[in-house]
Amino acid sequence: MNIAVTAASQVQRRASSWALSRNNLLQLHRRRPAELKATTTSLIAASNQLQQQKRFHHPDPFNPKTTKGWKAALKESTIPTTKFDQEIAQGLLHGLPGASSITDRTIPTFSRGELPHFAGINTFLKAPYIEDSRNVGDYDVAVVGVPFDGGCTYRAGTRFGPQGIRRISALYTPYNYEKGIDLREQMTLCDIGDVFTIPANIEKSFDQISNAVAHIASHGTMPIILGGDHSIGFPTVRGLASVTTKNIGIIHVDRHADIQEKDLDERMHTTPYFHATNLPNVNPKNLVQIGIGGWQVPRPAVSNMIERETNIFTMDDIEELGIDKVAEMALERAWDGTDAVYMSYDIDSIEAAFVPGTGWPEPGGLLPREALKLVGLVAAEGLCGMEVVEVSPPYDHADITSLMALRIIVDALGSMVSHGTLKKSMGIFDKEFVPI
Ligand SMILES: [Mn+2]
Repeated sequence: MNIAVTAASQVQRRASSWALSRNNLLQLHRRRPAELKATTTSLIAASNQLQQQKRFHHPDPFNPKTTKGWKAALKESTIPTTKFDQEIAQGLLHGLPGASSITDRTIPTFSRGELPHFAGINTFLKAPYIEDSRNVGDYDVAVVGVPFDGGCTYRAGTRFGPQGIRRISALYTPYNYEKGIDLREQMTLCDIGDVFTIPANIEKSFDQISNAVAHIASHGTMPIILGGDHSIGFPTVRGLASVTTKNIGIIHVDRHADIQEKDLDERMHTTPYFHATNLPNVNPKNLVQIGIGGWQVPRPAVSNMIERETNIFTMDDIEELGIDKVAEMALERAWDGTDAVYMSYDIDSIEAAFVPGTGWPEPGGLLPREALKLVGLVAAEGLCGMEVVEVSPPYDHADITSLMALRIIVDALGSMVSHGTLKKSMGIFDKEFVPI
């Protein structure tokens, strides 16, 4: 009996305790939406507070004193429009006023000057073409094409490089937003056309190239050379070195060392820095080679690099040191005991995916933003000339390689303009030009 009573009371207790916990659960369940609401409300409040704190701590994008975006916007109004206005006036004079139905009275009948970008004769950046090369001294900078691919050992086509770069340059305005500069207003640029190269003869072409470059530099005008394969890297420097008693350093950006004495028994595009650093005023200790590496550096180049003690940075060096540091170290070596620095930019130094139109594409190179940063830093100290080589439009897609080459050039010019170093090195050309 007792046992039965105890068992019954146990069942009752269990049942009541079950009912109790069920009630609790139900109560809790009924309370949950309210509790949740409270929790959510407090979470939202905390998040708002955080957001406010974040906004408070971050620069206000609409405050002109904080972001570069706004500073750049405000800088635009400080650049004159004098040259542009002159271009419009001349366009109306030479191109005749536009049809009466056109409201914008700056538009002529015949396209003259920059606009429209798809029209006109394609000089580099629509800069004036100088028919008479003797007038090159009237300009700060002269663009010259070197349509030569006789030094190419694999994919040819760089003879069309100057055309490709000029064609896509029609896309650009002379104004750069972030830098707050306008090349048309702040420097003078001309296109002197192309060097008459001899397709089947490297040495004759070299002589023509050296003469052309020496002619331009001897007028105190900075040559910007549109290659062409990299074999032209020797005659361009030889031309510069021939019209100065001063020393020149070279910053050479490339995946390839290009310092063999010969390749296929000739001075091909794998050889320019062997011959350039043989010149009496171009010391190999002032040759800086950036981006070298991969599976395309011929072994005969290596012993020359070691023997001449050139300065070599691989992509891993760039990765580990960073672009700023590499640029700083490169400038230090290139300017050590020299009076000016020349930049030779091989477009294949950039990751192959971005530059399909080149002679020896190699994956793993610089990313475009890294390349542009490097070029800007190098050019900031001033250059006595520069070249962009190995653009091969027949292998290009949608002009992207030509576009990259164009960007390298205008970024270098832009950097020199914004740092006031455009004319810095042009005083070194103190020797009379004696043609080869
Ligand atoms: Mn190369």
